[in-house]
Amino acid sequence: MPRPVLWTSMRTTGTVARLMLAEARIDHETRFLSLGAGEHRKPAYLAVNPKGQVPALALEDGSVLTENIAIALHVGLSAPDSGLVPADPLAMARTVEWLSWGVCTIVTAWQPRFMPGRFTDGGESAEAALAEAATARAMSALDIAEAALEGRETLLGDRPTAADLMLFFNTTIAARLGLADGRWPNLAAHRARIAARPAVAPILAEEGLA
Ligand SMILES: N[C@@H](CCC(=O)N[C@@H](CS)C(=O)NCC(=O)O)C(=O)O
Repeated sequence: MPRPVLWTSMRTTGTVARLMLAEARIDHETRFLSLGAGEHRKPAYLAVNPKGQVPALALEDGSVLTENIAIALHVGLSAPDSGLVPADPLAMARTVEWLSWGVCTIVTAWQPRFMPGRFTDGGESAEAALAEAATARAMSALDIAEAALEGRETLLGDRPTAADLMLFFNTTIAARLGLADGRWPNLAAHRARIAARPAVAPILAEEGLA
């Protein structure tokens, strides 16, 4: 049976899917697309994922799973010993709660920050205002995780879940944008712990996120 194939792009939410597969120790192939070169909009990739976005995970049966949360659930539930998606119904729901917040609130807020022109045709000043508002939204969302991590090493339970990997991605983006600046000590410590994990560190090095 063929191995699963992850379609991703460096330093995107596809990185979270990479981290999930690595933590779950699922044998797979990784194929990189250059979003800058528009490879995600070329027919070859649209045949894989008509949404024209990464990540996409082609499963052993040839079907393709898209959307970070769906991929995280599938990977985590396929590797129950990883603890990435707990089996307990409430713990699983809490994991999805954090994942949903990470994607729908924070990743959605980064998008106008990185691509304001996609969200307004009002010219440079409108783009700058939009990027600023989006950044403020992401930062106040991260304040919530900072409070939740008070006195804790992970968001849930006593080992990292998919929720922690998604949070890690968002705090890494915030740090790369120079937004952290001492504002979130708990998030900084959480990020350092996740970055040091044996499954995570090589991926960060490869993607220039270390
Ligand atoms: N809802 C999707 C969003 C995925 C997403 O926004 N992917 C970005 C990279 S982080 C992308 O492919 N952007 C290219 C584009 O939209 O043109 C998910 O959760 O997987």
